[in-house]
Amino acid sequence: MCNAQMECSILADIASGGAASIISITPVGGVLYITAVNNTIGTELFYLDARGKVQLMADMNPGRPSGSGTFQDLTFFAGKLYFSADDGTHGREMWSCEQPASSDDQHTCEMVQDLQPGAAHSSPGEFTLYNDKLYFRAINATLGDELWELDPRGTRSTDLRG
Ligand SMILES: [Ca+2]
Repeated sequence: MCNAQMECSILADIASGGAASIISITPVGGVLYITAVNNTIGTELFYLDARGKVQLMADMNPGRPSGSGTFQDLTFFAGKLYFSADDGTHGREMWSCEQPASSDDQHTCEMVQDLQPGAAHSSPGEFTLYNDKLYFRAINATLGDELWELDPRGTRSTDLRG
């Protein structure tokens, strides 16, 4: 952080003494999220808490060798953080996490739906808020690359072809 004289100091050593590797810094829903490589747990999602400390948001893919790669399309919707990530089991799918209110929060994260069942990726993307719904594209072996919607009243997404 920097003082009024524009003297800056390091805020957090996320890589724990190793080579720093910050992949992205993204403000979403009033919280600053950081995707970074940590020597112990791999590439995971962190956030800056109200006290200015960097905290782990989600260890999506436990263990250093199997880091999640990247968290993409971070989007705040209906009180939750949505993004796509690969947990090493289900491929790249859409996930949601409770938005942290304090550093002591337990962040419940869950996969919205395994749109491309199993280890294959549905690669959801283009997360777009419109009329109180979250629209996105995703690939399914049966349906192909389609437009989907997520309604805040439920966690099921719907193929818009009807
Ligand atoms: Ca999958």
